[in-house]
Amino acid sequence: MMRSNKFQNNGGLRKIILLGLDNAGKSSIVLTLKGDRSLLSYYSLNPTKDHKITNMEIGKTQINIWDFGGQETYRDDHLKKMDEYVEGANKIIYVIDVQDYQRYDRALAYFQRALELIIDHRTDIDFSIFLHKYDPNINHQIPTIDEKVESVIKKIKEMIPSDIQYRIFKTTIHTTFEKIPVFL
Ligand SMILES: Nc1nc2c(ncn2[C@@H]2O[C@H](COP(=O)(O)OP(=O)(O)OP(=O)(O)O)[C@@H](O)[C@H]2O)c(=O)[nH]1
Ligand SMILES: [Mg+2]
Repeated sequence: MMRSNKFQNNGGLRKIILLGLDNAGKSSIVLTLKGDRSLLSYYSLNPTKDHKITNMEIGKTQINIWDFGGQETYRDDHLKKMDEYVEGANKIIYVIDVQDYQRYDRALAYFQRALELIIDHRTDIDFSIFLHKYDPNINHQIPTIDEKVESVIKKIKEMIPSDIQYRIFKTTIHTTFEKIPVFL
């Protein structure tokens, strides 16, 4: 996708912030973005400590992905420093595990807190919300998944002020890689 004005403004460098609860799939998404197809890399992922920065190139664009560990012990610290972290950032990707529907409310509450802090500092940043682990066979696994996901989408839409740019995607590590041009 050619959001070329944004690329040029930032010298072809994009800073992307990944947030969400623990186990949402953020670090797995980073692996797919890197084009890592090795199963071992996915199996050997551990919960991210604090945050991890990964640099990669997609086409001619340099991308710095800041992947924030979602375990409870880190969440408040991340929020406290959010004003520093969003400095220079182009995009926030908030990842929700759709299969973890018992924690939807917690995931949305963390999103709301992060959103408020971020837009206090920056209103020119845009958001992608990944409704993640929406796997190809999800409807068989969880027959009511689409109703559940629709209710989350409704709440997200109510939460985000109308002047903030955002898009919502259903993602899975099986197809994220192919969708790179859409969400970056
Ligand atoms: N079914 C399914 N599982 C996934 C998908 N993406 C990631 N996972 C699994 O979800 C688990 C957690 O993945 P991580 O990428 O480590 O999660 P994280 O959000 O980085 O977790 P923290 O670092 O603790 O914040 C792993 O077992 C992954 O294999 C997906 O699209 N579908
Ligand atoms: Mg992680």
